Amino acid sequence: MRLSAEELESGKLSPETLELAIQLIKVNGYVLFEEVLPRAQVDELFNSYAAILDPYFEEHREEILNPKNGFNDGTNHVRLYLPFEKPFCDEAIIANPFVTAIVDRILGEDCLMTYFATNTSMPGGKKSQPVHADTSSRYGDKYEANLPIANLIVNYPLVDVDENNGPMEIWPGGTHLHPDNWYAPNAFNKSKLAEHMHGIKMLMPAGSILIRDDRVWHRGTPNKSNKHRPNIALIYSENRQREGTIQIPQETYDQLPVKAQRLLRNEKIGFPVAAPKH
Ligand SMILES: O=C(O)CCC(=O)C(=O)O
Repeated sequence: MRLSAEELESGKLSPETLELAIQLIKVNGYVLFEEVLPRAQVDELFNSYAAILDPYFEEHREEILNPKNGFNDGTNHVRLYLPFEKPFCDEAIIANPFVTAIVDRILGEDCLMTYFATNTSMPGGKKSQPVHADTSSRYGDKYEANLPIANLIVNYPLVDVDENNGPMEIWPGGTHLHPDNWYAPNAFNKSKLAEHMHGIKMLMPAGSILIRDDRVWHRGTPNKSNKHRPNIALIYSENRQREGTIQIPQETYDQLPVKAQRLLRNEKIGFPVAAPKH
């Protein structure tokens, strides 16, 4: 959906849009707000990211594309954790008001940001990833009913995503509503089922915001263009005991807006910025 000029101007969703977005995530597994971030900001993010990714990929190519890693074999996909620094840790990314309005309502106002990374479909991929959900079941094979949403993944595409440059493909409308044990490793093969189900390619302009239940089945597809297709990927989680992983220097944390500080309060505050890693 497209936000109104008034919503974009004020940085606030209307009550109707907020309610619609929440219900869409609940029934369909995702909501897409098209073209929200200004193009100049997205271009700056893309250029800063490419400056990190390109040398990293060259240095670690063998490991990242190791054919023993079935997930990346032939797909040319790379997941890279981002250093917690500008321009990536801008408020518009980590505590975007359109996003926080939704995550607060679904996960609770005490929710946390727990993941700060990117997924990139690199040129030259030959095949799609296996169809998967992003996190595993909470109770292994034991629990046979669906559980409330615990994690929301937020993607910001840094280029226009079209049929040609490796769009994420998702299976909406119910794959997030299965019993918990369907997300465990022993569950029936999702790729086999998905072949007979309706998937859609997430075609979206750069600077869009895609918010999805982490259980929605999806996969990366090969990028047939000659330019990276990166998505920033953040995870917001319900407030549960867990060890933080995002390293944030104290000075950076102190300068964050209050909402961002609250979201990141469980992370590794007072640690140096971590180097990018896959
Ligand atoms: O193409 C994408 O951004 C999705 C990639 C993905 O799902 C993954 O690497 O786990």
